[in-house]
Amino acid sequence: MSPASLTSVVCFVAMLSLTGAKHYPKIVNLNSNCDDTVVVNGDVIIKIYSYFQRASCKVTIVPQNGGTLVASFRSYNIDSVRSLVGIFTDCPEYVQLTALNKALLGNGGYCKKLRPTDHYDLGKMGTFEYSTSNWNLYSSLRTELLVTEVFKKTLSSDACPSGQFDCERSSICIDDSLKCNGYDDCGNDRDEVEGCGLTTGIIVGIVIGAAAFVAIVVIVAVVVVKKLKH
Ligand SMILES: [Ca+2]
Repeated sequence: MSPASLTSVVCFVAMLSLTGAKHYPKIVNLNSNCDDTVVVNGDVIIKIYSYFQRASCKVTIVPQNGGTLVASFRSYNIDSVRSLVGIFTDCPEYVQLTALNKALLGNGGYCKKLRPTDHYDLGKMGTFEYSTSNWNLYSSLRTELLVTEVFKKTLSSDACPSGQFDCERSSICIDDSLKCNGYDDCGNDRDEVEGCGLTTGIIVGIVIGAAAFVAIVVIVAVVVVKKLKH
């Protein structure tokens, strides 16, 4: 291992030990996971980037650790080409999100241009389905969904169990590792605001990392000088 990569590892371990491990969402591309079941451990990003005629796909989403699921749309885009063609009066492209057979985006799916802004409670199982136009050669649907496993408290006044973070919304807790990962898992941004700046732990981690870097540079320099002398 080179001195530079060794330094990187030392810095990373020093930071990790002081700030706690973070979880970043696994990215699931629906075009290659049609009819699959997606198991959510922490959170996942579900992406649709479909540029084809007559494309459709459905996935089932389930929690891994006994919680329930909450979904929100990070982005939502239906191509404007269909309005140029001007012959469609219905909804050639749509997205539908359902939980326990209850449609969350309306019967027949959602096909407006605006991003749905709610946080959808999927319970123990959700399905996510999309369909693109049979007619429009350039049909495209670009959508990104964040799905998080949450844990409901019995009473809103209860504390979250150890290892979980209180979202202070709808009595839900999320895993501590989802804090400050850059994704709004709580649905009110609380997990991305509170304590996500330069905390004391991070500053100490940086100082230790820098000290380790200096020490390694000195050791390498000493070794190199000794070798040159021989
Ligand atoms: Ca988060």
